[in-house]
Amino acid sequence: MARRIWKYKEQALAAVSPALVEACGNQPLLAKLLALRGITEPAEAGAFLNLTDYQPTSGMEFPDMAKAVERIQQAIAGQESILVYGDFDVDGITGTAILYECLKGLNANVSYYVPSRHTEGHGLNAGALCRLVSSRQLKVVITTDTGSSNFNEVNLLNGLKVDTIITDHHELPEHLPQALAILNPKLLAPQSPFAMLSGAGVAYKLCEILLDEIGRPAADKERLLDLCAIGTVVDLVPLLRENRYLVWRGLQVLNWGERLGIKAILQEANVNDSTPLTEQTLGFTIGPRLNAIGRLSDASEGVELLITQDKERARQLAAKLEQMNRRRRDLVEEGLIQAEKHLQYTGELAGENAVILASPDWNQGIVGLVATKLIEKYYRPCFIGTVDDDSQEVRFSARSIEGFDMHQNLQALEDMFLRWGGHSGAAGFAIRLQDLDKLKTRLFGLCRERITDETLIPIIWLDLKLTPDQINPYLIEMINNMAPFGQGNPLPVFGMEQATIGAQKMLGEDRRHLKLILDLPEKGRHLEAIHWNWGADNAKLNPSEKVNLAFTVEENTFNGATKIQLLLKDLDAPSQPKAQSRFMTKPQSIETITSPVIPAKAGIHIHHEDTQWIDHRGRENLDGFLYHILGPSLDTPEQAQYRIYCEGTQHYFPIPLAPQYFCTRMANGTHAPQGQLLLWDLPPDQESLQALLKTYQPQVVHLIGGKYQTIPLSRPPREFLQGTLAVITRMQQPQSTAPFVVHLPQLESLLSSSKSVVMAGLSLLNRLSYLNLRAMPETRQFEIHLNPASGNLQTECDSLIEYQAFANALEEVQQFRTWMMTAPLSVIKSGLNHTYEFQTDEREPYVVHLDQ
Ligand SMILES: [Mn+2]
Repeated sequence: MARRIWKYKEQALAAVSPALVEACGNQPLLAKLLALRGITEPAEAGAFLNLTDYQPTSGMEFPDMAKAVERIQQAIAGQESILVYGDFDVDGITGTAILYECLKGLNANVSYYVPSRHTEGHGLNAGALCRLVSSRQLKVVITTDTGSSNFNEVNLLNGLKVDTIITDHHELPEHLPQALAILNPKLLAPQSPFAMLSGAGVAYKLCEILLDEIGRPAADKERLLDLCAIGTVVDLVPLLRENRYLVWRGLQVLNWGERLGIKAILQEANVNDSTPLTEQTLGFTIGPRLNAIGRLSDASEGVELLITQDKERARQLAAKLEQMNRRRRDLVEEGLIQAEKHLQYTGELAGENAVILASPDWNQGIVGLVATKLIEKYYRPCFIGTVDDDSQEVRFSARSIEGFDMHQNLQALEDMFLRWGGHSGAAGFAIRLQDLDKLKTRLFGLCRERITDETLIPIIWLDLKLTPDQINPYLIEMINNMAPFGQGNPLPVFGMEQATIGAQKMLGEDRRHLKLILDLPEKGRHLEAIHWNWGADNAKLNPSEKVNLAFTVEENTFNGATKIQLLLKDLDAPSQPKAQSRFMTKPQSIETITSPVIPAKAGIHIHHEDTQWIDHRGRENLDGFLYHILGPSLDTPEQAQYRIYCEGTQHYFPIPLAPQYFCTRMANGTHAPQGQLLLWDLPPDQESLQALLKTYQPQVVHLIGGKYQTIPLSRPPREFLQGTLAVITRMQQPQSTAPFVVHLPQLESLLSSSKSVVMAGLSLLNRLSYLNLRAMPETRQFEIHLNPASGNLQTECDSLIEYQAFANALEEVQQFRTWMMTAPLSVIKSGLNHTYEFQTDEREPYVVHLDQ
């Protein structure tokens, strides 16, 4: 584990006042911890430490509250149709559930709508609103966690004689939408207890006033607090002031355990129902599951789950959430593997202070999570994009590190963005696909310029330095009193210097976790410390070595006995390497990638000496280069001399060109001998490369491989298999279940992969009964009969021999392309001088093993 910088927040702290220490029960340590969280006034400290006495602030603080409540009451009385329109993240889902449940309880004529992340995006959607206004005869729209910037959409609603009440907590634009009422904490003074409310928090405050006005009992308000707590914790607003109180109360309500949907989620997630639910349960169990449904499916099902009164429906929806969450995890994992492989093979990290990757294979809903994971490993700003074919756009999710304000820095590139938004830690933006190279160049340049080497070393922030005797039950009590923890009020991290190691032991099946027994100066006293995922890479500590520790403290009850345990975040010891090599990835050297074996066969000899090869690999600003060489001849006879090798879809080629300029391995007779061949795609194997050169006999070969700037060089076998199945399914006549004939070279070309991959893939799909094959070797065709259940590959197949063959074939293609991407031109050219035999049909016959 590479060293990280430790910084004590304590150092920046002025001396705490005696009054603050007194307000903290004469515990100077507690006073310091509070001061480090910005709580310096004795009264504030009192409110923080005694949540039972906390006086919640009235929702009437919002200037438009009275207007909003009056309009809603009028709508309830007149049975006017009200729509709650929420965002699709957890804050929006819970905000929608709060408003809907509250209004339903007041017998309002209310419905809700949550837009699709994929087709509609954040904010009010004009198309959806038009539909809803007419189908549901809307008179009032109440937004939650969204709407502050929807100037045009609110005007549209005004034109349709629908009143809009915006409840939101996002930044306000210069001009506010012409809504009937806007409840947004950004309209309040920054010191207001409401200033940091989440979207769900604003929705809750509105309901509170509404229920009070109508004279409902307090229990009606309390019932909504569990939802408010979920939205607040998951949206990562600071857990201070009103927010912390709302979460504290919400956790009590949650622990009453009355909400069917939450019970069902916890049951599906196998959460033991005897342990109390904490902010951790919200952040790590409930949050990700509710989030997953909005990322991968329809967020309104998340709302339904939270409000349903039907036990069976709750179980069904919770099961779906669980499945989505698992799928989300898989997709992130796969995305991460692809991203890392891509980085590894292009050596892109070398010298760059950012990671910028885009792929058409990634799901828009998970790229932000992939970026977050990549930061854990590479610790530099990460920009992960999805390429959208239809709109020819790349949509990026960006995540940043400390010291690089994402929102502020991205302003410099604003001219390239079609849409964008964000804050210091994260942002999102969309660009035109054709601008991808330009964006990369400018963004890399910006990061080189503005990120120093020092910024690239991760920091561990520690609250205080402790001596061993300060680690006692009082400390635990003090910490418990500071909960719930979260953004703005983190679990305190402490440091201890020169602790002596008494014993050490690796725990866990794979010996990943390190357990230490620390000898304390007081004779016979010991402390236990655990470092989860310490890993086998680290050196063993020396016996009796003195170490510095960064840790949090917890109580651990085992077999009825309660002990204090340190949870280590980092460990600094003389025996441990100080290198930061993890953050300085060098480009992979060419020698480590071996050339694929070229089968030596007697046959036709191809002379390549006369062909000129030009290397464009790793060239910056590819768009510009392509325009430079193709541009002058566009639609002129000269262009006829260029052929662009591009298998699969041609959408990823930066310049729109007529189809005749593209070529695949399926020679179609339109080639121009003695012309110039652009290897935009890379052939999957040596055989295909040679066949291609033989067909086109180019005078000049431009080696580019630019396709792999947007498409990962390799894909996980299961995903590729899923893609294969999808491509085959699309080859079937719509509405037909009849067997159909597939020409194998066509399939190879569509999949941009080798014969072996296609053959092995077909064998595997056949074995798994997703399809039945009938070989027609003479014509190199197959008759395929698709199993009607096919489409989504669910079967476990990793242990099958067919799977291994498929994975190996795929690996070979990846190795070959990596070689083409990295080997010196001379090596690639000399590989071509090996003789290679072509059958009469230029290719070897197809053989497929169909043992059932
Ligand atoms: Mn929010």
